[in-house]
Order: sequence, then structure tokens, then C-alpha cells
Amino acid sequence: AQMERTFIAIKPDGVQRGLISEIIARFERKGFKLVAIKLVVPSKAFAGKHYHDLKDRPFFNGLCNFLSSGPVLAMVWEGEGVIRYGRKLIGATDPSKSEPGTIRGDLAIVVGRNIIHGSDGPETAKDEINLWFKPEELTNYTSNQEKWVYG
Ligand code: DAT
Ligand code: MG
Repeated sequence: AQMERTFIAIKPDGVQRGLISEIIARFERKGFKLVAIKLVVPSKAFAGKHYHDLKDRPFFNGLCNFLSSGPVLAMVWEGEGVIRYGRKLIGATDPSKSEPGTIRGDLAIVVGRNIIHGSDGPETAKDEINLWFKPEELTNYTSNQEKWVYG
């Protein structure tokens, strides 16, 4: 299998709404492997680093205030195609346009409270994993399911 890793975060709204287990279950049942997880309250400056590519957008300040407003569940998930397919599980950025069956489509209504983040490509996945996690926080293990998930 062509393994890759992506950064997934449940934002403060998803945590406060009690959606952690619901969201983790979707990645877990798919067959992806959890390799790192922690609950953190990021500073506003840290939120700004995470969203640095959006710094010129009018919603940037509000977005950083929001991300730093409470606990965020930061995770790294591994699997074949997990970066791209993780985005598919999450759904479109604006939940009013996300398909039913996706996380945002099923569980959120407005773009400013869309409950989850996922890296949008291999480069951002690498950068975001390095921003949120120290190397020693990333586990390396063989999932017992692997031979059944991938054959
Ligand atoms: P995504 O989270 O789907 O990768 P993005 O990277 O374009 O989307 O934007 C990051 C976050 O910024 C997004 O999850 C919610 C917020 N956001 C995006 N567009 C917005 C808008 N037009 N108004 C308010 N918030 C917005
Ligand atoms: Mg993005």
C-alpha cells in the first residue's frame, strides 16, 4: 500500500458539540489508522500559523479567534490516499454545499462553524503535521487490520 499521512483537526465547535467520537468513528471505520492524537487549546498566534495561507482574507482574524477559542482535537491519520479521501469524508468547505453523507454535510450548517479541518494536499499535510506535532508524538505501529483492509 502507498501509505501517506494527513493532519485532521476537530475545531472547538466540533469538540463542544460532542462530535469527537462521531468524527473519529468515520475515519476509523473506513480503515484509516490513527497515528497521533491530542487535545490542545492553540494560541491565536499559532492559529495564524496554521491558517497562514489565508492571512489576506477578510475572515482571517475571526477564523484565528475561533480556532483559539477552546480545545481542538489534533490528529494524524494514515492510509492509502488518506489526504484526498479524508477531504472527501469531510465534505465541501461550506456545509450548505457539502453533500449529505459527509461530515460537514451531516453535522454542520455554516462555513464559519464547519467543525473539522483536513490538509488539502501532500505539502500542507507535511507542514501541518510538523506544526502541530513533535516527531516523538507520531507513533509507528502495524495495525492488525492492515492485511484485511488492503489485502
Ligand atoms: P477548508 O477548511 O475546507 O480547507 P479553506 O482552507 O478555504 O477551507 O478555509 C479554512 C477555513 O476558513 C474554513 O474551514 C472555514 C473558514 N472560511 C473559509 N471561507 C470562509 C468564508 N467565506 N467566510 C468565513 N469563513 C471562511
Ligand atoms: Mg484549507
